[in-house]
Amino acid sequence: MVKKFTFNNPIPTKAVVADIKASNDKLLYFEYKDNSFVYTMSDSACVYGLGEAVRGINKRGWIYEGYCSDDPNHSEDKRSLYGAHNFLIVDDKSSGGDRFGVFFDYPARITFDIGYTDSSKLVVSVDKADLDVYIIEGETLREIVKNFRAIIGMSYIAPKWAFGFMQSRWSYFTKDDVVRIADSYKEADIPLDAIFLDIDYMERYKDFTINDERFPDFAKFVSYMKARGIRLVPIIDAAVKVEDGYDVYEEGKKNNYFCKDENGDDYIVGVWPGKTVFPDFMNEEANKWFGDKYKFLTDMGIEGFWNDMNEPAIFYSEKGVARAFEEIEKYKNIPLDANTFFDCRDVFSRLSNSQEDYNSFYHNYDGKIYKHNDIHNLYGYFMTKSASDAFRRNNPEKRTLLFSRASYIGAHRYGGIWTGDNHSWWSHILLCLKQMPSLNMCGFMYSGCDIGGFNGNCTKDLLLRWLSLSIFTPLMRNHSACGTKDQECFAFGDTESFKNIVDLRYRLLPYIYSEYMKATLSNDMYIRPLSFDFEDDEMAKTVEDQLMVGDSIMIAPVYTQNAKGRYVYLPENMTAIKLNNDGTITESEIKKGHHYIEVALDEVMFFVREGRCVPLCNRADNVDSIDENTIKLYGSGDSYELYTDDGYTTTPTLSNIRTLTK
Ligand code: MIG
Repeated sequence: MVKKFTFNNPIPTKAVVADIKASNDKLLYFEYKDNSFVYTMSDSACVYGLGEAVRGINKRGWIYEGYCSDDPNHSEDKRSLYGAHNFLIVDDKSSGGDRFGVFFDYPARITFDIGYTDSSKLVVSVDKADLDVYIIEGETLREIVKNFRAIIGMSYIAPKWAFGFMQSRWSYFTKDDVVRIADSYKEADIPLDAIFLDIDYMERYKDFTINDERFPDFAKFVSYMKARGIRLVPIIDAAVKVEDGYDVYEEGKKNNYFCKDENGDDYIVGVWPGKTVFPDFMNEEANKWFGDKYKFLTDMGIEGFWNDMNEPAIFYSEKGVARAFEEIEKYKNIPLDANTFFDCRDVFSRLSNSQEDYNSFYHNYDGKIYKHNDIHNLYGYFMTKSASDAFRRNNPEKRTLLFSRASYIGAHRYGGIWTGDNHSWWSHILLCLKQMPSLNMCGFMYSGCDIGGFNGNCTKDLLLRWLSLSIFTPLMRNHSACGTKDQECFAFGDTESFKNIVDLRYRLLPYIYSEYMKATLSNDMYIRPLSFDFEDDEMAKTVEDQLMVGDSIMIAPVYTQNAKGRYVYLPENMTAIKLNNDGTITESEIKKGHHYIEVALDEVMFFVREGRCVPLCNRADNVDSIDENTIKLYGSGDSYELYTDDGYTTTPTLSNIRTLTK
């Protein structure tokens, strides 16, 4: 089912945990030549995968790169975002062609030209062919994913409270700001499980510090908020501030835990705290050391974190700035024309996330020295591993919430991801929808996007429609950039509509958690393209704006402004479940085929598969207070297999399933 083909001397990525011997056979499906792997696609073949990327669920027709990139513009012309997820599925089975999965395990930049240069060619290229290629077969698309997931190891499981609705912003500056957010949600009677702390909770952006003026008595504050049913989730950035007397810096420096330049000195870059250094997460000792630092916060009652800037993002390096000042000199004495002016202007803007920097620092990985760029895609992954290993070591009896911005396949065992700095654009509702199933294929189960959009200003209708999609994603967090218009659910006056939709998340929570757990524990997908459930349905293959969520639900969210509804394709007869704006639920049977459905801004409609059920319970103020005894089953089936557990056990098993009947 899985065959491994080794080319030259791969750098170990630890993405694959199964022990698979390299095959001596000729590589399957692809022709290999000059650092390129070429597969010839028939006209009908679909290509799935690549996890976090722009464009369609079917990736055909564009060129992508596996290269972790800090890019705040997720426009269609981009080739890479924060994650490098080098797994693809080619599907041409219904036309009698091939069907297989392929994983290119390669930690540096890799290019996937999927019918972009030549519409019939899938060309995967690397700079230097030191890599393992895994070919994964299976009867069905879902089975290919399962077989792949079986070799990369079980995905991270989040605590149950982290399936609640969470509110974030860059930044809630003070303790009072946080309390005001909690109060406003309470007043609007909208459930909430967590509030996020962005970089300003720290003292001058120093990891593992608290600004005592703005957050006095932090431990007490954490427990006060927890008593109110709300967890606080602080951010941790990758780079560590250079500052004498700052313990994290001093310890790391003394023990050579930071990345080095070519002379063996600490490589100094500029990120939020100003002068910073990068912990060498590739170095096992440094990895453990940094992970143990989270204890500073877990000891104060913190139960979740988000890791940021770990592509790693670099605003500038000291060396880059020095070079830029030298370069700018030469423009001083020449008459500027259009070309030279733009060159001159770009001298400084080119400093951020530059290839030059990524080529100028080094890691000590398993005792060997590697240039950063050769293992670039592992950095965020190993930062996630660092925290996760520490939580398992220091707090083995409970799950800790953890998700990261940068990732590589392998990181899925240690944490979830969020999809980074999207925009408050209608098209980004759809982008999120398309990213979710692709992420599941690559093992990232606990994931979601910034609801309402990170950059730019959100409007009431955008947020309502966005929530109507995101009530189905495991990670459900509203987050926004500094300087943008407020976009909390109470920020637009009328809170009733928001309450109705967020309440539905909590009514669906037993289902969402149950389906997420069942999928995760069996290496399956929680959220899928329609074609994964209806393989023989040619129409289903073309649907790029509907998804299957768990085994019973199909969703078809509205994602255009001023729309009263949308067209939906039903691959079989289904029960439409409508959440009305007074909180009541209406069921109606809809026949297979195309339909126009009307859904007002303050309503949600989803579909239940023929013969299946969805459990809905009463709304609750937060996850901990959900009462499963209030569950009622909806849909045309008569039973539902509910997975349930205490929400934090680190040894969950499928034996926690019980059958509910109507
Ligand atoms: O340079 O911490 O993607 O979620 O709010 C920006 C501030 C740094 C980027 C993250 C975003 C976060 C922001 N961070």
